Amino acid sequence: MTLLRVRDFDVYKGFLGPDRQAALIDALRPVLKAAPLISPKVRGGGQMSVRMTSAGQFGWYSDASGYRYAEQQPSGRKWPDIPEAVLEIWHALTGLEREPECCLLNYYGEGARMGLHQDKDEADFSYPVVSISLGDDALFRIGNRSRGGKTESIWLSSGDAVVMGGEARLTYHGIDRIRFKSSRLLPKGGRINLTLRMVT
Ligand SMILES: O=C(O)CCC(=O)C(=O)O
Repeated sequence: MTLLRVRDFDVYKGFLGPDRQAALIDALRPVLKAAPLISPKVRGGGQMSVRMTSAGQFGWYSDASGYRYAEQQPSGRKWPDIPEAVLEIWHALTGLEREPECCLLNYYGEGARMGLHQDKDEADFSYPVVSISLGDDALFRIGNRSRGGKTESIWLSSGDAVVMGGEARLTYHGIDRIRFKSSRLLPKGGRINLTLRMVT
């Protein structure tokens, strides 16, 4: 494992070896069954290219009226629990006792991307956001604490983890593109990103 610091983002390259990556995919299967992926709509009627679901007390949800954390799935059911193997990563990387309240699961198929944004719908920015990459390589772009200015990019690979805390917590970031089928972890290709968040 190598720890890189890119604009206050702690990037743990190779944090999870192949066995732990495969175990995480197994642990996520029941989550995807209980809370199937959706293609979120955005305010104004567009649609995100990323497909999403969540686990935990809160899920991140977006539709034509905007985005928010929701305690229920669109079906009215609760979100499934965050798998133990995912919680272990949060505890190991943050040293925190408190458990994250949301695990957002983003699935990037061929051509999917995520524009530069800040994560700022949470109540307390002193808690970091922890991100885990599984599957295809993705080009992660890091900007600044306000829109615009120079950006820096880094490729994230399967098994990498990123801790966005401190100055990085409100820094703009996004995914420009993935290298579809660069990994064999997911049988149909693509990339899963998990972000662990404290919401309240
Ligand atoms: O997919 C990633 O690595 C980043 C995801 C992200 O920025 C988010 O869910 O807010």
